[in-house]
Amino acid sequence: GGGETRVRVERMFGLMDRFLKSDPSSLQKDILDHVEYTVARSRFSFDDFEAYQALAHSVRDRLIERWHDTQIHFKKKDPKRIYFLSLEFLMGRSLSNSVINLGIRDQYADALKELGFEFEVLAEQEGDAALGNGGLARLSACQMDSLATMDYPAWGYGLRYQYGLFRQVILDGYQHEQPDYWLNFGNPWEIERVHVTYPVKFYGTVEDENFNGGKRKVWLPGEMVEAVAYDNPIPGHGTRNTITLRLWAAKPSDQIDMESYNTGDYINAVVNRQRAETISSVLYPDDRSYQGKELRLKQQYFFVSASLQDIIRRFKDSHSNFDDFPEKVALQLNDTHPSLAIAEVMRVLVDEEHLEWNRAWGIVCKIFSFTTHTVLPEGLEKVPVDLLESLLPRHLQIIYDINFDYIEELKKKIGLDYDRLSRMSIVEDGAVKSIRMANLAIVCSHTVNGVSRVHSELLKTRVFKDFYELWPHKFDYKTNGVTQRRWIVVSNPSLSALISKWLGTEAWIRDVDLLAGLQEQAANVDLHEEWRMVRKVNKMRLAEYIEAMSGIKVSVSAMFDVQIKRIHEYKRQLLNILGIIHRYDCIKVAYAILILFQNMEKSDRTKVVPRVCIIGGKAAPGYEIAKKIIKLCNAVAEKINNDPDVGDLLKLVFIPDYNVSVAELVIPGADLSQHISTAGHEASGTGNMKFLMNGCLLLATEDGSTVEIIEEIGEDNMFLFGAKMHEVPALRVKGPTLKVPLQFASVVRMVRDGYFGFQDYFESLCDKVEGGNDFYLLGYDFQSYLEAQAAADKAFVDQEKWTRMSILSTAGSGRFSSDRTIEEYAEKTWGIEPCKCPF
Ligand code: GL4
Repeated sequence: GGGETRVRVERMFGLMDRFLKSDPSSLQKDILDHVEYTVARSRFSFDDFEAYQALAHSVRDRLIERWHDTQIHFKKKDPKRIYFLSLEFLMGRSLSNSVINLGIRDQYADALKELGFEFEVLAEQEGDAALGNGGLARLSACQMDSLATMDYPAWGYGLRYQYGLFRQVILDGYQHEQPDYWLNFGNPWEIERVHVTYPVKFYGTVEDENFNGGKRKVWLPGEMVEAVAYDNPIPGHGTRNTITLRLWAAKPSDQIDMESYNTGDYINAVVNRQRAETISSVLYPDDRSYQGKELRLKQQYFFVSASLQDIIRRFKDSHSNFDDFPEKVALQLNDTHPSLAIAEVMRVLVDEEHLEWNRAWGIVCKIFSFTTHTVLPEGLEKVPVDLLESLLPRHLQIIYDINFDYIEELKKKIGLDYDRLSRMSIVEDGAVKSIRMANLAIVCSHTVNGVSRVHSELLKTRVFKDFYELWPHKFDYKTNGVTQRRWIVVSNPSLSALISKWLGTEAWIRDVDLLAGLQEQAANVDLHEEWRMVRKVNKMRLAEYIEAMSGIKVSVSAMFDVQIKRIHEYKRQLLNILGIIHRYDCIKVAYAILILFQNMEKSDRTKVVPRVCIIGGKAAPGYEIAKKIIKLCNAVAEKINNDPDVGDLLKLVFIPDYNVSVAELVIPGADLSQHISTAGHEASGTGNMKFLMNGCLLLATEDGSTVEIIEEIGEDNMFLFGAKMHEVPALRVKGPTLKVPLQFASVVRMVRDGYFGFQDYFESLCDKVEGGNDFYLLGYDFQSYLEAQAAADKAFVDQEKWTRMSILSTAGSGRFSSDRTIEEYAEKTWGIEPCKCPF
């Protein structure tokens, strides 16, 4: 009936008529209809959460329209597509972002007002989609927004975890983890595709088939689960294009294993089947470390296999020759997590599509690009061969075969340098024989990208030096970026309006380089006044949140000094806390002097610039030292915040359960933010870019993308300190003999002596930074850290200077939009072009 249906539908609706209207009364009607028919509440009585649900469904309807049109358009044009494979996407909330990208936020706000609801209040009802750990996962989300906005024919593929990143609860200052069962209240932003399912196979045995020079094999799997697609439409801004983030959920397979049913144990047979769902049940909360767990490997293969079946099916819809595959398909490996895709493409082409091995290999070498996000060796995944052999026996063979051919070629090029050959091998012959996923990805990808310039230098000179020397042309970098749609327009609407007013256009929302236009106005006193006003209102919003959450009252005239990110030794939250202890000590000394000399030194105390120090972030559940850092922060906060000698001069707040929506609230309210990793450890960092866009000044080390920020805004416009990247290795060698400033020894002493309690518990933390163990150079950097802090205090007192620096920060942030990153990837790595949906 397809043809008939079409004729009828076309008769019923004029072409434009079929679209939902977005004037306030149409929106009201749609919302109320959803209250009644979707949420199933009475139109006359529904609460904020139900109103949010109805609102979300009415937005979803509008997303679906555009999304359909986009998919139809892509299908018709058949451009080369980019498939972005990532095990993590940190989307956060969707409502505000969607209506802003659709250009109908104000219409919704008006419509709701008449119904007696406030848009902002309903938006707060939404929970975060936290299907990722940190920077890497949020980067994927920002890049999806840019891909949609810039009309690229793109698909994101990932896993639909039932439990996202754990919720952090602080009890007595300690972190506790609680499961994030985020789908409990339904998820209006996804569309379940019950018909888009693929079988995914595991375990079993491999049998020979004597074709194809013996390379073609038959895999007889031992277990089969079903992957079901859940589509999340991602709307672009100022375009009709709406692309797909397709997340897979595991379900029991349709193919029933009659055997177990016939044995008569029906109940247990059903229970066993249900276990399939565990594959997509929970996100691994340790970023930057890999433990060789079977479930994790299952997750990786599950999402890779389903995604590739989907991609290959789409290709075969309109193509019959696999030699055209590289002209139509680009596969992006977001870190090593999806690198089994390489072996999987080989397996499908050789075993299932019956291509000859070398022809398949030629195709594989043209389609993959790989981006690595770390410099830490523990971040490089190694999969034990035993594990791979049992779970994916055919893939292990393929990897061995790839490695054999590659090593033979390598010998021809570099000779029999066995040390180098073994370093470069995909297979590691260690105590535990394992597969080096990064080596696999590098060997098989046409491009290896780093995430900032200095990261790329480190890859070339250290981490992947051998490979760089062999294939210099493969190595490149695309400095990370963040989307100004979410990180200014959604999270800081008043700054957004102010920018548009002063630039005389909203075009910067799609063309972020226009922000540079603010430079000319950086000294304008009228702008200064409005700028300060916007910032103050944001600080008030943050102060209210702090009070509601922790009971701590903070003064908005104090400097809000923020460090929010995953807790990690290399990120040096401990340096921040020790600096706060030092500040506390100085205030106490000044107070003692004041009392002693009765007012003589009063000026000293008034010279102290009041601060509110805010720290937030989660520690991986098994990362003991990171958890101790959280406890120390809370213990120090307890002491300082309750010390009457200190008052408003210093407050320390630990913000629990840091996530995307907390970041959206905190960043616009920050005066100063800290990005203080030991130089050479942060591959890029993206938080720094979000703060920069919002006019927050940075106190930072010259690490990761900060190096490029310095080039954009100048070192005078921020507070830099610390050992330089090239100095770090030598400083480490000198380690035990390095001179450490007295102040450092004395603040560590305070912690050791139990000044903040929990003496025994903090001992191992103190040991980490003293006695020659100070790997991250906290002691060495302490002096210059305090100097940078003093410089920040001095600048803050001069509000005119501070405001100019703040404006120049926003003005100089254009380079750090993910729009720029994505354009570079599209042109230089993926070879794709925009494909814009009409009307
Ligand atoms: C990370 C890096 O640590 C971080 O510097 C970078 O900004 C981010 C995105 O490229 O990727 N790598 C891992 S693992 N987690 C990250 O956040």
